[in-house]
Amino acid sequence: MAALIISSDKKNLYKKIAIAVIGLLTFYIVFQGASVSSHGNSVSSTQLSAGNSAVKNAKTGYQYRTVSYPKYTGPKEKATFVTLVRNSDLYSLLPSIKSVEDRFNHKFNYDWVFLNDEEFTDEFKDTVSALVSGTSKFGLIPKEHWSFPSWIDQKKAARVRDQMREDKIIYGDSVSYRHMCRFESGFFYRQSVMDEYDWYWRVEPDVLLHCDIDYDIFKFMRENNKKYGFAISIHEYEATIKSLWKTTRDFMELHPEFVHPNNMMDFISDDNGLSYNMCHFWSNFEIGALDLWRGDAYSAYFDYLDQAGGFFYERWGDAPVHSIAAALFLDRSEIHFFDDVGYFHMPFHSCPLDPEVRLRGKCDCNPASDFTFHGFSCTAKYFTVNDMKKPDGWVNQVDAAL
Ligand SMILES: Nc1nc2c(ncn2[C@@H]2O[C@H](COP(=O)(O)OP(=O)(O)OP(=O)(O)O)[C@@H](O)[C@H]2O)c(=O)[nH]1
Ligand SMILES: [Mg+2]
Repeated sequence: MAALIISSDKKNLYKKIAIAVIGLLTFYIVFQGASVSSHGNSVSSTQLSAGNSAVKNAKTGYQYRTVSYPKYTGPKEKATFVTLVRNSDLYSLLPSIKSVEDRFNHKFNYDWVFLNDEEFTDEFKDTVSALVSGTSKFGLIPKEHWSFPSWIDQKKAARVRDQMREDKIIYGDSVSYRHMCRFESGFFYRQSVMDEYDWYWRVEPDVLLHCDIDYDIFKFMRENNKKYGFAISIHEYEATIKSLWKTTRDFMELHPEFVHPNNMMDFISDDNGLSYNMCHFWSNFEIGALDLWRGDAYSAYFDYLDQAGGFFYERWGDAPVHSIAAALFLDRSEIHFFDDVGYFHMPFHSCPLDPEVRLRGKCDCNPASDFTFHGFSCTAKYFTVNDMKKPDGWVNQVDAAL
């Protein structure tokens, strides 16, 4: 009987120990071990308390602890979004930022650089900063990057604008549009606020991403040796770049050493370089390596174009200028078509035709609206010259209504 009583006591003791151990383990798992996995890098929940602070009610003296949210702390590239924008564009820019954040950046928290030829207002700075998950930075463009260079004949430039107005060429009479094109061609990557970065993604007002991007796109660029990425390509209006190809050919003659032996001339010319076929990557979306623009080849090319004056005597766009340079100075394998991001800039959509890609990316676009293989696009040519397989159904898009 006595033996039985001792055994019952022991049982109770073991029970209590077991309950205590289970309790401790549960506490540990819930409050210490839990982690939020974010692309292979775990963010410990203990970080949640890192920025906590208390608010105190002035009347009652009670304190209430506020919360802070964990940021992705894994390895990142030296990369930033970059947007040239006016204060007056604020409310057409916000949906662009929100879309890029929701589809991509809230997972990675890359910085965002905003550039303007005028000071940004507090309203602008406060509002965009609230939407960007990384750090927002603001750069004021120096006058010499947003004005007529000394060698430009102002009267001649004004006459061109008058003529282009008469000819109804889009933005043909605009001075600011020309400063914008020259700036995006030769100066955005030289702003001091861009110095710390190696990679950029250009974003404009009124654009949208249609698909989720669950991988670090900048890391993708670096690991695959890509230097320039595009979503949409298109033909340029010839009237805006009448002498751009002649000037480019003169440059190539002066500097044959800059033309890459494995270039993509066959994307921009149908006659082996004799003439330009107007194909260019639509530069309102660009993901690229800044060293492409900072390097010797492009620096010399931009200076040559700038001296020729075509940004003002014609209306050279940054899209053909960037595209010609990428096609000539890069190894063709360094240029990448993003077929999975789904992108919209008025009036064209890039929408993956492959249903698997669309579903994986939770894309919200209609593939029937995809511009990629439309006759006015150049992306079918990009596939052809690089021997890439076009997705099923691409032929149906060639004559699709825009
Ligand atoms: N700070 C500043 N930004 C500008 C100015 N003009 C254009 N931008 C910006 O430069 C980029 C390109 O300008 P857009 O007007 O979109 O040019 P676009 O894409 O060729 O033309 P759209 O088809 O009308 O969009 C956008 O991010 C604009 O916000 C300007 O005068 N000042
Ligand atoms: Mg635009």
